Amino acid sequence: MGILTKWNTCRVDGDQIRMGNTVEDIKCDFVENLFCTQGKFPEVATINDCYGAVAHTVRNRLLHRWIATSRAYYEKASRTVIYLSAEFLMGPQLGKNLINLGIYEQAREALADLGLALEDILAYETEPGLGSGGLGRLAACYLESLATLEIPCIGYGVRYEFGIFQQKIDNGWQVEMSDRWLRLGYPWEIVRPEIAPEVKLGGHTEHYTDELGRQRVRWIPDRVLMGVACDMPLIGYAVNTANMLRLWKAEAARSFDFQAFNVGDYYRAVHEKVVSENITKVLYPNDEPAVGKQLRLEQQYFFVSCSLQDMIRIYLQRKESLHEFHEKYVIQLNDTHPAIGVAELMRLLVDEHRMDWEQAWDITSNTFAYTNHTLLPEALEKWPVSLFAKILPRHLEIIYEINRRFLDQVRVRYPWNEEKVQDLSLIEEGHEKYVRMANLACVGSKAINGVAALHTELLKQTVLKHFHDLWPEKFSNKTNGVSPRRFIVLGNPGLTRLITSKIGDTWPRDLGELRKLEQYVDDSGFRDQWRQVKLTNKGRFAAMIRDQVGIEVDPESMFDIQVKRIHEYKRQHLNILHIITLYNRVKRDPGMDLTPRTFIFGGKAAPGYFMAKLIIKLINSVADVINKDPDVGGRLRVVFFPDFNVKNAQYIYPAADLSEQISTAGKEASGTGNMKFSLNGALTIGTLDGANVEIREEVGAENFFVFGLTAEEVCRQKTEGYSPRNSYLEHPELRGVIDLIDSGFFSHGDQDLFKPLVRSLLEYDEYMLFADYLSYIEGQDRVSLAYRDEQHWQRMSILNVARMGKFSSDRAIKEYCKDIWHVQPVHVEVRETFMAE
Ligand code: NBG
Repeated sequence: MGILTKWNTCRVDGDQIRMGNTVEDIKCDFVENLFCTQGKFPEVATINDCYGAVAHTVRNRLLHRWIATSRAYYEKASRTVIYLSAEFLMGPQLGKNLINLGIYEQAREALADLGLALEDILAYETEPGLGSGGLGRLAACYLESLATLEIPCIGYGVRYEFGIFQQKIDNGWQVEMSDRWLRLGYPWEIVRPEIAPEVKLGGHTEHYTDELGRQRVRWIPDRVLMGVACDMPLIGYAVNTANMLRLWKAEAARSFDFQAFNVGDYYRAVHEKVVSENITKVLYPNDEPAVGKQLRLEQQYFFVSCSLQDMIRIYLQRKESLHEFHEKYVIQLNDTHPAIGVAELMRLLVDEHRMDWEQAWDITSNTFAYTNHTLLPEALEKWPVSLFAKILPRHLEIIYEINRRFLDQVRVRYPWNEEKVQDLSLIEEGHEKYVRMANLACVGSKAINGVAALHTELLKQTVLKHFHDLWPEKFSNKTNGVSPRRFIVLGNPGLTRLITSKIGDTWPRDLGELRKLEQYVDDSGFRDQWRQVKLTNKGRFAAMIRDQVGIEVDPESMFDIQVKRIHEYKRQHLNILHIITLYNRVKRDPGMDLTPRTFIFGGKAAPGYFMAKLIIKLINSVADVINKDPDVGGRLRVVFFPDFNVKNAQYIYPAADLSEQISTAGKEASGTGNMKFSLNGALTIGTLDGANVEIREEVGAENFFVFGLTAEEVCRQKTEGYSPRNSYLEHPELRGVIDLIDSGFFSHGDQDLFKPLVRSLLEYDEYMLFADYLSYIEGQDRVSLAYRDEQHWQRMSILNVARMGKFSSDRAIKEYCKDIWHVQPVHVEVRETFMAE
């Protein structure tokens, strides 16, 4: 019932302007917000004030639906998906919210009436960079689809005060700048200081016997802090459902500083506060080795503990006991970052809620499901047992107990097979012992999945082979997907209008509808319009390049783009080898017939990843030489576009002709950029890796430029002994390229600068660039030829878009709902007025 027993005696006037969707309603609400939330009058309002006023105008409309949604969930006690993720790369919120609410045009008109351009406001908005790349962005697309499909869901994560660093390029090198995204406030969040669970750290455990004579354990921490809930409403597309993303911010526990005060140590109390708040200060990029980073383990435990406590709190609002916890919730672990949740739920159930171990385990192992996102051995999380003992002493005991019981089962299943036991164990033995988070996730989960068909197969054959042998029924594949609302409707309005004019407007909700475009491939008028849209998008991006990088590029040239994290396995340097190959050809024969190309790179390197940073320097150094060479005459241009993020991605994908998806086969779990490009009409040059395999299957081999070794061939060559030096000696063009870099030609004569890169390629070539070089160059030559046949290129581009329906995140989410989550949609009605009658 609550304490507001007579709330329905009041009518809220002003509902109309806070909820209405007409131009007039939006205008009035904007002006009211300028006064009441920004405290400004129009004559002195800054762009930041105007952004704030628009954001609050939109937020009012979200909140209204958010309340209706939580009321519906409360009344129906709905089964709920919990998406636990250390990263959510949400992107700018304004445009997406306008699209999903269906008021984009009205808002544009309302602002225009007031003398403001919506485009300027959108360009002003910054984004919370609370993720490093694909994994965090996938989480954001999934939350958007969950809301669109009307599935009850809460996303839980960390409210980092500094998100992923901002990237500047200085003299060709990456420079990291701190991301102060909260500096001007953040209008999309609602802070709830009263939702503030306590989190313990460190200390020791005590075993005791309770009043009923049972053995119990008490954890005596040496630090206690508090998580404060910061919520963001997430509206679905063309529905009333608004789900919640709840991010936790660390603060000092109120009760804690008194201890210091009591002895008069005021400074220590303040110090404790600062130390506590450190926990959610900064995001660690997930491609930076984490072993030994105490703060990162604390971060993971902190947000997982807050989230599980919060779920229990919500659950106990309606129920007395926790015995059906797993019927109310299913928790998806987004990689192993939140895998400590398995031990934490056991601790909460057994120690705090006094449940028996067996029952607690039954609930826990029926609540969690685990998604693996990488096969790279260096990215598989493990923590030194010594660190665990120091920070999470009780969890270490619980993990040992889970392991003891689990390995007993293993020994029954595989008698006398200590090798199996060692592989499956949650603990890696050795000089230094480690807790293996992937093993903990597998043992604690009812379902395990990979993120593309090939990746899931490789998981079963390699890193999780022993778990697959043990529990084949737990495994399934869930190929990733992306939100068509953000990556087509919002990012590519020209294409959206053209598609809608032909096949109607249901496709953003039902992406399979795009198939209907196939009937227009032979319509030359349509192909012309298609080409025109692309040209406009390229012009838009060319202007951004001019403004931000100072390089003129020609929108008529082929835009050949590779944007993603910089990593050796993603092989940006293979792309560079192709560029230098073309350059050498031009230098040999300046009059040659060359398909003009603009090569564009974007992406951040982990701050501590030397080789990735050197690759950025190489790209910029090659750009400097080629862009200035009169023999090239502007036919080749190379651009490194700085600070790749969700916001500028929305301009980049729609402007691409060619998408570079060139990782070593078997290394990229799925990729999602590959999907975003193809959905915007770019053709792909790619290896048979990750979701490329399925994209090629869908769009047709004839509309995809494939090259390179297969995952199997990579593996075979490695075991048979691969010699990069032989490839170097065998291919004269490759030799020319490597020798040119080595000579100091791109580094003002400095022969040392790129030595580490050249040497690592010639001596190890871990990612087999040389093995794939020839095939890549041949593939690129096919691309150049194809681009000259304008009409045919447009046909291929149309067919790519028409056949990409599978890669909507809606499809992926439906599969999770059906196979893993077993959860139903809850339809939300919005009542006429804010308050119920
Ligand atoms: C990344 C993979 C990508 C994949 C995304 C989303 C990690 C650990 N993995 O290939 O490298 O597309 O996850 O699944 O960030």
